[in-house]
Order: sequence, then C-alpha cells, then structure tokens
Amino acid sequence: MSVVIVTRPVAGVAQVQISRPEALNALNMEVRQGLAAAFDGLAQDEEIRAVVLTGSETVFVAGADIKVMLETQPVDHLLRKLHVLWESLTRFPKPVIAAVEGYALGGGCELAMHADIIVAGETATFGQPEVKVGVMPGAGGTQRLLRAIGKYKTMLLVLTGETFSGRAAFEMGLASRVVPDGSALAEALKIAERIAAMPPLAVAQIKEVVAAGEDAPLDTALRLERKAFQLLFDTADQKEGARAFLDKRKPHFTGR
Ligand code: DAK
Repeated sequence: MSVVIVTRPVAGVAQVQISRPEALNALNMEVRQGLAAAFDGLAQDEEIRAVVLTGSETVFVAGADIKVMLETQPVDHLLRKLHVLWESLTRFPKPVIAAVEGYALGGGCELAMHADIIVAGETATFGQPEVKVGVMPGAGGTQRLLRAIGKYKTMLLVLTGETFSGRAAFEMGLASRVVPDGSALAEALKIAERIAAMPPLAVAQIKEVVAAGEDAPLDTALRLERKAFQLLFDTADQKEGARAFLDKRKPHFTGR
C-alpha cells in the first residue's frame, strides 16, 4: 500500500493523504518522493483546481524520520537533494489546504506551512521540536514561522521546542481556521470545493501574487498585483463573472 494516497473526493478537488501509521507518518524518502510525485502530477492535471493535504484523524506528520536522521551524514543531504522534492510543493500553482489533526511536528509543521490555508483540529499539536534532537528546523521552519507569527513567538518556540495546540495556532495566526477535533478534513474539503468553483486563472494569479508579495518590497508587490489584475481582463472568465453578476445568475467559469 502506498504511503501517499491521492483521491478525488469532490469534483475539481484532489486529496493527498500521507499514510505511514507505524511511524506516525514520519517523512522518509518514500513519503517525500510520494508527495513530490503527487504534487507534480496534480500541477499538470487541468481537472484539479485545489488540493487538500492531510494525514489521519490522529496524526498529520510527526516530523522527519528520526531513525533515518541517526545515520545521516552531510553528504547524504547533498545526494538526496531533499530541497528539490520540497520544491514540488513550494512551486505548486494551485491552492493547497492542509487539514491538520494530531501531531504536526518538525518537518510535519513545516509541511503544513507549505500549504496556503491551514485548517486545524482544536487539540492538534504543532511545534518545531528539532532542537530537542540536536538539530534545527531545516525545511523552512524558522523562516515560515517567523513570517506567520513574528520573531518573539518564533524564537520561543524554536529555541525550546515547545508545542502548541490547534487553537493556539489559530490565535497566533498560523492556522487559518480551528475546528472541533475530527472535522478538519471535512472543513478543508469544503473550502477546497469553494475555491474549485472560482475562476482558476484568477485563483492562480491571487496565489502567485500573495506568495511573491510576502517577501517583496511593498511597491514591487503592488506593481505585481496591478499587472496580474490587468492581465485577468484578458480572460473569458472575467467577462463571464461580470456578465453573470449583471444578469443576476450564477457564473459559469471555463478556466479560459
Ligand atoms: N521519526 C521516526 N519514527 C517516529 C517519529 C519520527 N519523527 N515519531 C514517531 N515515530 C515512531 C516511534 O518511534 C514509534 O515507533 P515504534 O517504537 O512503535 O517502532 C511510533 O512512531 C509511535 O510513536 P510513540 O510511541 O513515540 O508515540 P507517542 O504517542 O508516545 O508519542 C510523539 C507521539 C509525536 C509525541 C512522539 O512520537 C515524538 O515525540 N515523536 C518525535 C517528534 C519530533 O521530534 N519530530 C521532529 C523530528 S526532526 C530536512 C528538513 C526537515 C527535517 C529534516 C531534514 N532537510 C531539508 C534535509 C526535519 C526534522 C524533524 O522533523
């Protein structure tokens, strides 16, 4: 059985589920390669307009595989080129919604932070505990957490390895929404379905501009926004959206 399972629970939506329960979904090469292959495939799939990334009802991902880390030498990092596998997610052009229940630790928290929207179960457990096993976040944890929640909370969390709940993640701005335990996946699918019904070219531009703008000077980011906005006036969906509004009917978007 595959450790990464891709399904299509709703029209336009793919669900990517990590399933390695014997190791609490820890990221080994098989899981990482499975995720990269899944996202590479979905990027090319015109039918898919949003993706939900999830684990099980009790664990999202408990981190990178510590058994593998015990044997890892620096040269192994060079040979494995893990950053190339992560890039399948960082460069993924469609919205990704992470549904997090249970542990999202270390590489698991970093994986959730590769998503555009995070839906967390109330008592999910987030954290960057790498310092406790002698390392530090290595897949964007220090930087993405810093940008999401600010320097002082980030420092506290990455220097102590302290974990925090789904509720706390929501309150500090890491989770987009907190829901009762057991309902994160259903909520993430609902959000994905809503996004999948939107005009995909507008959705893609919004994702690109928000992501690129996060690290750009404001003036540059606003220029990017303006260009993307102007470009959308060349799409059939923009005309359809305006026409449908004026005709007082539901728009029929074609993705053109
Ligand atoms: N790796 C490997 N196995 C793990 C694991 C992990 N991260 N987490 C859990 N397991 C395994 C346990 O060893 C155990 O296996 P058996 O003993 O049954 O064979 C099984 O899953 C069940 O775990 P527990 O018995 O420990 O379950 P509990 O409910 O008691 O505790 C726990 C759950 C999540 C609190 C605990 O398992 C735990 O603390 N796990 C480790 C969490 C952690 O420290 N995570 C951060 C790991 S470091 C990189 C980028 C990123 C990274 C690395 C490289 N590059 C770009 C190169 C990331 C590093 C990390 O994530």
